[in-house]
Amino acid sequence: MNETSLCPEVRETAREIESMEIRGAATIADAAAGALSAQADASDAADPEAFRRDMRAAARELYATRPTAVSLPNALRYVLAGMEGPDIGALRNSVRYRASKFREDLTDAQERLGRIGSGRLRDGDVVMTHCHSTDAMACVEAAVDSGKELEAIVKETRPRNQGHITARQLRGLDVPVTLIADNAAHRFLDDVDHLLVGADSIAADGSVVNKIGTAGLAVSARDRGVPVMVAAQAIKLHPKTLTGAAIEIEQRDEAELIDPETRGEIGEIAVSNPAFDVTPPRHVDAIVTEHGQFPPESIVVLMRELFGESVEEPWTEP
Ligand code: RI2
Repeated sequence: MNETSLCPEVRETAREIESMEIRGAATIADAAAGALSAQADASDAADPEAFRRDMRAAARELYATRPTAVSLPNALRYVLAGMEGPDIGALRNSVRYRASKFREDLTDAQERLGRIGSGRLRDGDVVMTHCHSTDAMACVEAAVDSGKELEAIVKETRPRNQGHITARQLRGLDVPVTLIADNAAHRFLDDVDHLLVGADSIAADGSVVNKIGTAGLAVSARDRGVPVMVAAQAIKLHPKTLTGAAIEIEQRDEAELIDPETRGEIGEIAVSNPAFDVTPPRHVDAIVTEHGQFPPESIVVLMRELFGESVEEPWTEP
């Protein structure tokens, strides 16, 4: 009686998020909202409670894919919090509406963030990037659109090489790109005006959780006097950290670092592949959001305004 049925889109989206065919915090959130909408469309639930149960099960399936980017639970929470109505038709429409509103807001927020962030970039500046962040790219795009000429030093970002995506998009904007190995970053920092990165989660104390390598890079940037700019929409703010929860750091498969054959040749070793690290607020100059830019220590004010003190998890069974 309590069985749930998940539609193929939910299972496929969950698989693609887990394998990183769908990646990047904002893109994951967008895809998760789309999958919930697909579940609402496909549901053959017999009564409203069965429909709600299916929606909660779909959200749990998506939630379980990647633990660090808080944009994912924030998207699920937004859509499910608006699920209401006396019958299946009304429930279905409310989910469709909330999912499409979430996705529109995401696009608007990124455009607003881009315009705000572009104000920090001057004509002729050189930015260094790490990984691939659509929020960071929005700042560059807005600056280029307003007539500024920028250059970029792009870190390849092992083990998944998301720097290649960044390089391709920057070339699409006609920005000159120099691709460098991750370990070369310190050598190039004297030629750089900004370190520009995204975020997967931001804690209430202003700590920035982003792609592994960001924390060390921020220390190096500080050492060379290069300001560290984090581009992150408000869906990257982690509401549970307001009450002291820690952000889980995703450990990914060791095969991303080393193939089994080479590993066997080396002999007995441990392999560790954390996907993210934590940059403390003292190494961050500004967090740029769609609501304005904040010194990291002040981000808690925006978090309180947006989330209050309570964080519901509407995908758990009552
Ligand atoms: P946007 C990515 O993680 C990177 O860490 C990037 O900075 C962050 O998501 C934010 O991306 P991954 O999915 O939301 O590549 O700005 O592990 O696109």
